[in-house]
Amino acid sequence: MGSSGIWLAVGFAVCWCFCSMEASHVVYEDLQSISPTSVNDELKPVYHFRPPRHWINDPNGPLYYKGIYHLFYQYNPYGSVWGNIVWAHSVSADMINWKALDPAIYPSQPFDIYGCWSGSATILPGDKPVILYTGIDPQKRQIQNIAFPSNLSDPYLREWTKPDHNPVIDPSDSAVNASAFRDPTTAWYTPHNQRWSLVIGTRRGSRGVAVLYKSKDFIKWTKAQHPLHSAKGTGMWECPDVYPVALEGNQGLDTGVVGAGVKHVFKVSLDETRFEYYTLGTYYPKADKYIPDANSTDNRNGLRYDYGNFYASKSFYDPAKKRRILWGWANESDSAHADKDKGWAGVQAIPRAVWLDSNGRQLVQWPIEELETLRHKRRSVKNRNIPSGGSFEVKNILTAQADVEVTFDVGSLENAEAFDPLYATDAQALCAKMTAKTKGGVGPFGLLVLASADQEEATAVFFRIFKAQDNHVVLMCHDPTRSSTREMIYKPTFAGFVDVDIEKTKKISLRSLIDHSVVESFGAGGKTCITSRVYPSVAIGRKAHMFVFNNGAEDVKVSELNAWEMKAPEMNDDIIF
Ligand SMILES: *[C@@H]1O[C@H](CO)[C@@H](O)[C@H](O)[C@H]1NC(C)=O
Ligand SMILES: *[C@@H]1O[C@H](CO)[C@@H](O)[C@H](O)[C@H]1NC(C)=O
Ligand SMILES: *[C@@H]1O[C@H](CO)[C@@H](O)[C@H](O)[C@H]1NC(C)=O
Ligand SMILES: *[C@H]1O[C@@H](CO)[C@H](O)[C@@H](O)[C@@H]1NC(C)=O
Repeated sequence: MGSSGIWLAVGFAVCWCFCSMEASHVVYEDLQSISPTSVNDELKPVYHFRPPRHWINDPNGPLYYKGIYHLFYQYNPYGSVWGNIVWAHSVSADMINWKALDPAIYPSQPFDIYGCWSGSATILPGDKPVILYTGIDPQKRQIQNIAFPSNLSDPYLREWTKPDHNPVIDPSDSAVNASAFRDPTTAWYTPHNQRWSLVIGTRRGSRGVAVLYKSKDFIKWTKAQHPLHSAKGTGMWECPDVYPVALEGNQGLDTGVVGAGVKHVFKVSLDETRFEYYTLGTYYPKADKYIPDANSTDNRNGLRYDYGNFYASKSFYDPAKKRRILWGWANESDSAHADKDKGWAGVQAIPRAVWLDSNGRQLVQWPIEELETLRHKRRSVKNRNIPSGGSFEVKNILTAQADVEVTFDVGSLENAEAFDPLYATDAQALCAKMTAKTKGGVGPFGLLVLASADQEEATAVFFRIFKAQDNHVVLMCHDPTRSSTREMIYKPTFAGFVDVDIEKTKKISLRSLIDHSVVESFGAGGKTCITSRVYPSVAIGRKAHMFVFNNGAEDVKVSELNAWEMKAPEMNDDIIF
């Protein structure tokens, strides 16, 4: 009997009551242990990370060990809504093709019998991985546990051991709210006091808090006197992440790096908005403090990795290619009942390399280069003018499963619409007001993806350029309001501003990764990113079309467009649960 037999034997209670809230998840007790009788693959993403069926949420403990990338993730082995959560485990040589292993961590001990929630991996000296995760104990308290690989000679790290001295961090020792105390970060080492540090997300009233713990031996952890960082009015901080970025160049840095030439990123997932925000700032190891730059907004008006469906992200340092990689969860936009019927829910966004923009004001993200190995049939367009109101189709590839890169040249900015400063902190509302169909001055121009032949059904990905007091403002938008005629679907416009000097560049690029029900877009080389989940009613598979459009008064030119049909990678198809 494999270890799968052991974890399958762990009991779970099915109770036929309706729904309640557990942490931040809606709990459909009547649905969480109903296995799909069949799986509807029609709109199932093909090259985004996912198991063949059932529910997934947060990416957990990504790490690189002996030539292999590991990804763990929150997974319900019994159904396609949240519940029965285990740490599922997959391995890969390139982060694109994945093999599923048995779950690494699952409820088995009093310290995690009611749940094995999110956490992180740390690589200890001597190349020894260790995982810290949040367990739910019989009192339903959130406590922090440790697990070690059982066999360090196994590059797949198939089995994990939870020592008896768990939990290693107990909320009652330190007067934190045991119902809001989760998601330990990767730990980092501070040589001056020979201590490991990590933070855990919590809240005090409406103040979001990253409580700091320290340890000499990785066994005994003590709470520091003050948190690493906190901010009023932000609510519960989930999945904090703290890491350095280099001031110059796009190489990543290992989590403990400090000193000259380095800035720090501090990210949280805000439970109240279900979006993520980050600041740039300085980490002071001796004072045990992170202080955001004065100009880096530390609340829900702040910078976001992604202005769409992207949550609970986690980064890790990839020593093989010296880069920092970001994983984030893109949840479904349909209902729990639809998820039960289709038999699957949730994907991870394409892993992204992340680095500091050369302007020092924000991060830049770009799909890892390995994704390009899936590029297959190509269509190219060069120097094609799109007159006001015009469009053209990108034909002869499967555009429902594609990677498209396009650069737009804008001519005169004379006709740019005036920017209303009321929207300065609300790109999303601006995009809701001025959609792809609203004619403009310079833009809207961009792509219609997962579109029907008559363009009646489509998800629009576009830019619109405004004239503000002293500069031009570039808005990037996802408009899925016409993406489907299905009911009970969440179809918000998502948008962000793009920090480019369009007067100088006179051009802007867009890359969109289209994967049946995922549209993941990168504006201006990854300065602004937006992910949406959409469910076409007509534009399914070979019936999906892609157009380039311009609804502005000014002509724009596609200086270059390359669109590739994507091959299907190996995607956990060997999963047996
Ligand atoms: C540890 O892993 C190695 C490599 O997979 C394997 O050869 C060995 O048998 C394993 N040891 C045990 C005790 O399972
Ligand atoms: C502790 O956290 C839970 C969950 O967020 C919340 O409902 C409760 O009010 C908090 N308790 C206190 C004393 O703040
Ligand atoms: C914000 O402050 C940091 C550090 O003082 C600086 O490097 C950065 O350029 C500033 N950004 C803006 C937009 O002024
Ligand atoms: C994803 O689903 C939509 C629609 O149900 C919700 O509105 C979002 O809150 C949810 N996002 C997360 C991160 O849970």
